[in-house]
Amino acid sequence: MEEEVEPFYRELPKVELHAHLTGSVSVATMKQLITGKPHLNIKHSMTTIRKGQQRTLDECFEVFKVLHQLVDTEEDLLMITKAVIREFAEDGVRYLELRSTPRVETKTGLTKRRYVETVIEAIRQCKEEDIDIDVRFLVAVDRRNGPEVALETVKIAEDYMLSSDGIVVGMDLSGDPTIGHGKDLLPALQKARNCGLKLALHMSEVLSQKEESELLLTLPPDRIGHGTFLHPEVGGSMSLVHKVRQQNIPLELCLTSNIMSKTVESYEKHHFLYWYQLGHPCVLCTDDKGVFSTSLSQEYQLAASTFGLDQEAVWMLSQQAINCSFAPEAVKEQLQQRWAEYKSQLNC
Ligand code: 6MZ
Repeated sequence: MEEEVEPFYRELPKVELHAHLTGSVSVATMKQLITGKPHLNIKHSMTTIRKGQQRTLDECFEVFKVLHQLVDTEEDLLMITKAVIREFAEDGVRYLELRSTPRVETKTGLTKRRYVETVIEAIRQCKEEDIDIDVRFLVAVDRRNGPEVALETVKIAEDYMLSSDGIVVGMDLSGDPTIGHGKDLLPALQKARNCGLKLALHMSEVLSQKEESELLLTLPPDRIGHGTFLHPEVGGSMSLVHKVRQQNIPLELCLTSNIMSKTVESYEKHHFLYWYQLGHPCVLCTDDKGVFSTSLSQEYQLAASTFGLDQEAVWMLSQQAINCSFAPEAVKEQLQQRWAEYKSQLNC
C-alpha cells in the first residue's frame, strides 16, 4: 500500500486533525492483538476494509465493536497508542490530534480515567523517545451513550485538560450518527466549551441531521468533522453553509473513509470540491487509517489527483491545517517555521 504513494506526499510535512485512535490501528498491530487473543476467534477481515471494498456505515460501526474487544487492557491501549503515533510520524505527520472514547472494561479493571491516563502516558513516552511529532488528545463523546455519559466525559476531559500539560486540548462528538440527537448532548457540549475545551464535532455525516446541525452550529464548534450533507447540492441548505462560512469553521474531510462507508458516491463527487472552491478552510484527514486501509499521504495524493491540485496547492492545504489545529499559538508559530524550512527543501 505504502509504495503507491509518491515521495512528494510522504515527504510533505502534514497535520492530522481527525484520527480516531482505535480505528487508526494498523494491520500489523492488529495481527499482534489477534494473535495474543486467539480465544476471541477474530479474523483479519473483521477488522479492516481492504482497498476497493465498501461497507455501509452500520457495518463500519460493527468493525469498531470487534476492535474494542481486542483492545481491552491498559497494556493494549498503551501499545496501540504508541504504535499509531509512530506510524503517523513515519508518514510525515508532524502534528497530530488523536481522539478516543474512554471505555470501561470491567473484566480487566480498565476505567475511563485510567483510559485517558494511559493515552496521555503513551503520548508522553513517544515524546521522551524523541519521535518527531507533536501529539494532542481530544476526549471523545460517543453520541450513542446519551447525555449523562456525555456530562461525565466532559468532567473527565476538563480534569485532564488542567493536569496534562497541554496534551488534552478538546473534545470530539462522534459515534453512529443515526443514533441519538445532538439536542440532548448540547448542555454537555456547552459546558465543555465554557471550561475552555475546544470542540471538534461530527456533523451532517448522514442526511437526516440537518436540524441537529443547525442546533450544533449555535455552540459554535471549533471544527466540523465530515459535514458531508451540509451544502444544498446534497440535501443540506444555504443557511447551514452561511453559518459555517460566517464563523469560518474549518472542515475535517476524510475522502477514503466517506467512499468506503458509502456516505459519498465517488471521489469526484466528494464535498471537498464544494468547500475548497469557496476558499473555505478544508483539512484532509484519515478518520480511521487502519479500518479504511489508508494514510494521510495517500489522502493528500488522492485529493491532488482527483481535483487536479498542483504541488503548490497541496502545500497550501497542508500549511493551512496548522491554523485549524487546537495547538497553542506559540506551537502554531513553531510549526509554521518548520513548514517554511521544509518548503525550501521540497522545492515546491
Ligand atoms: C462517527 C466514528 C467514525 O474512540 O475507540 N468513529 N464516529 N463516524 C465515523 N466515521 C466512519 N469512525 C470512528 O475509536 C473508535 C470510535 O470512533 C468513532 C466511533 O465512536 C468508534 O466507536 P475510539 O478510539
